[in-house]
Amino acid sequence: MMEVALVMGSISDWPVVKQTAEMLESLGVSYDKHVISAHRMPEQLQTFGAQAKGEHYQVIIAAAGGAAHLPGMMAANTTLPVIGIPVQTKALNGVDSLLSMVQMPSGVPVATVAIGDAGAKNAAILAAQIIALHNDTVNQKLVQFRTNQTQEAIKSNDQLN
Ligand code: RP5
Repeated sequence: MMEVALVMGSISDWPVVKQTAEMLESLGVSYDKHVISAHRMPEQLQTFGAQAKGEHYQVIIAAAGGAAHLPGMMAANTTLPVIGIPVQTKALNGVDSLLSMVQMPSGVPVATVAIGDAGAKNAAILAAQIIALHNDTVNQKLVQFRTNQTQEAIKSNDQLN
């Protein structure tokens, strides 16, 4: 049983989503990963969303670009929390992806993070924070991550000289 389902609309999203996978690993969160296209695999999307709770996932992270319907349609098929990563696009720099997932109608939320690399990492951290509510090992890793981050920021003052 995995804690997180990491889904992406295309294999072309993997270079961004890989950062999410690496952050989940560093925070001790178990996950599996799948390409599920909202537009090219609509039946698979519906089945995956409908079965996700029964598979004992706790959070779904969904990344997509352009007309990014994957997170929203995943959210429509489950009551698990869905975190959406807007993948940066060539034509519109990912603003299309962001608006496609952040402007969900009332009743079906997608927790949408930033476009690109920061969002890819923050999606993993947000998922870990949800799982840490009842997983002390993940909680301790999160606390350590924050402590290291603060110390690195303080230490960066040395580079000003
Ligand atoms: C979306 O369309 C995917 O999430 C991807 O970001 C974008 C382009 O997909 P490909 O044409 O590269 O497969 O569905």
